[in-house]
Amino acid sequence: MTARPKSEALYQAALKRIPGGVNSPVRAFRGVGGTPFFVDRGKGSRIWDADGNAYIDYVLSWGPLILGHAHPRVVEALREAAGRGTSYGAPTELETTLAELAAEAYPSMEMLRFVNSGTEAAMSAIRLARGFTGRDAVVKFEGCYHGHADGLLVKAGSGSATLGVPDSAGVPGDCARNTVTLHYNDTAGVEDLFSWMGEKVAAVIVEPVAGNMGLVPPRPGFLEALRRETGRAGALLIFDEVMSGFRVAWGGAQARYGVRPDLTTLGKVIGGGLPVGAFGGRRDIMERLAPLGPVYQAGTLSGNPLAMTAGIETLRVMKEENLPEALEGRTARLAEGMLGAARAAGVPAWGAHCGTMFCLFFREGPVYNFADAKGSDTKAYGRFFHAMLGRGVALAPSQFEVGFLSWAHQDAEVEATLDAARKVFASL
Ligand code: KE4
Repeated sequence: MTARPKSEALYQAALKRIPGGVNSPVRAFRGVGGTPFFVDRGKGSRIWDADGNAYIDYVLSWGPLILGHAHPRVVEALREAAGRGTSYGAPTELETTLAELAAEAYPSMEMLRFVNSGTEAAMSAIRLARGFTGRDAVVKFEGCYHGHADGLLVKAGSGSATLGVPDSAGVPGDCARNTVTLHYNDTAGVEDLFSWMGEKVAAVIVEPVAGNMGLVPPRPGFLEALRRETGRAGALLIFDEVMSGFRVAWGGAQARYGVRPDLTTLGKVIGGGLPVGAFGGRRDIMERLAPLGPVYQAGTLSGNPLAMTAGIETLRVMKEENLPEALEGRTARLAEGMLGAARAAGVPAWGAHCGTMFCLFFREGPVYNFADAKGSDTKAYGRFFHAMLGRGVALAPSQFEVGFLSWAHQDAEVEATLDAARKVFASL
């Protein structure tokens, strides 16, 4: 592995004060082994680590940077906004401007509210669904991640599908009990559950294109079944588009697949690299939120002018460049090229791509749910990850994440990445 002495020293210093040396667990390289590199700066498609090594970056802060690092329009807009103050705790026009941009792309979001993370968006959407329906049960899918709110860190209880059990220490059993976990793409399982407990369900929350078990698109009929079953039972359908939003299509998975949810969560891209989440949907539901209605939700820095500015400028540039649609073909070439390189080298692999997201599973396919994904050879993925890093390509440090493209990833970056992949597969 490439020596990275400065990152090593920075890691040792971080370990003394920050658990695992990181502020989010996936960054600690536990999924691939080794020491995380520390980033010094980013520009366009590239990041540079503390030792001056350059990488073509496919993590892009886990999705937000669809324009690439430090896009001049975003940096300039932030510089100007910062000079007018960073936060007021009072409404600004910027919030309405970004809300209108988001609602234009997501017509199902008749009203929306900004928060500071995807976790907050999902947590708030679920509380709102429970307040609106007066019901407690929430259905989620194994392998989907909706942030770290207590009720969502839950796995299927042993035996009965109704009793969720905590999937993290510190989550009380009572919190988990109201969360039911089913298998992604299991339409029959959804129909069966709703046949006997549908009237108890407040909401189904789903990643309409799953990106937290690796990339697993919805099978034909799956999203339609969620829409049908929730509609019939008086439950709400929540699309968690924190990752898929503005990346699988300008209007997200709901536009790509033509299924309209009752509530949507957004994040990542709409903050343009600053902390923003949002949740929104039907006006009759959203009007139950404080200060209009009985469902409380709040946030000191929600809608702050810097985050709004970065989001507005990012969406404006995306519209001018017709993103993400303009990146779909390049993403497909990259994903299919990497799959082809693996198979040409006799490495068992299954590829997936959707919009500007892609993933390579180190196992024979197909991969339609988390059980399939877990059958991947994570050690082989780790070797691939480090070998690619050594050739200047930074992929996600986990088999169960996805890669992202940006406006700054041109054909040259794709060719360089595929050239590295061919050499790495030949050497593995
Ligand atoms: P945040 O609270 O991390 O902003 O968003 C949570 C979240 C909600 N919904 C979906 C579909 C998400 O993908 C996420 C967060 N995604 C992970 C990457 N798989 C963030 C990376 C991290 O945890 O550090």
